[in-house]
Amino acid sequence: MTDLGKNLVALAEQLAREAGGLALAGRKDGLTEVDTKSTATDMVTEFDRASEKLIVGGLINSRPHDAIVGEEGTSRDGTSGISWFVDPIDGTTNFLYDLPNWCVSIGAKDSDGTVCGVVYIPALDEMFTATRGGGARLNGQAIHCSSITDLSQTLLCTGFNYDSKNRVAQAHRILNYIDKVRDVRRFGAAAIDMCYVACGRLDAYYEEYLWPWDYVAADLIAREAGCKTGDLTGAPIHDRDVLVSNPKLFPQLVTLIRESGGE
Ligand code: LIP
Repeated sequence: MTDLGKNLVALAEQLAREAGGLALAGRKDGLTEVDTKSTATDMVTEFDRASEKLIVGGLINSRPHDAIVGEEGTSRDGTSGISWFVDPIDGTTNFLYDLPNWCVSIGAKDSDGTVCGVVYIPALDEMFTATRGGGARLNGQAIHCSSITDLSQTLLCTGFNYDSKNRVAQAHRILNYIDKVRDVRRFGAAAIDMCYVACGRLDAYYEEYLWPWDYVAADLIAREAGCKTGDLTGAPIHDRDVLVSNPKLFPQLVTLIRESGGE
């Protein structure tokens, strides 16, 4: 772990814990501001906004020359070469329904890729962290992905887009492969799903239509835990599609997803 990675992950961990604690405590008092974004089921609450405000304020205070992108509207240029990707609450629908499966995700990139990633699940007090070349940890303990190589033994996780037209195609794909895997899970927070693959609670995860703030931090955590990550064709992640699993399962999943279509 480089000194830069060590400093950045420590800052991200501190801010994720503070922001997650704010949202967890606030949720107990109920919600007063609930709005929609891209569709009538793409939600945002006062705590998504408050979490992003706390994290962005902390980043600017500690590292004023870094760039920052946040799900709830932050778009700040920088000159340091470090860019932060912030999902203040990933799993907002779960947060809205007072379900525990939501997290705070903070990742940092430089010109060589992702330097550090932090995913914090406040309801479970579980902190997933990674630095480039420094391994991945859950509450400080090293983690590693599963070693499953048989698709029929694979616990596969996915998610659905907010646009109902896309969801129908996504559901059809599952119909086409459901008999070929152990089972399917849908937990509702991409960053958590990817961290669950990293620590072996899932064998694989894929999803389309994500955003960098959903996956930058968890992608590094998964790779540092021995996973292979990419898009649904197997190419490196470059846009909105993500596939994560151990390296032996990965090509089988690329074929399964392609052959299961979505029509
Ligand atoms: C969510 C993702 C999840 C996906 C949801 C939503 P949000 O992000 O983490 O994997 O299935 O549709 O996009 O909106 O809660 O930050």
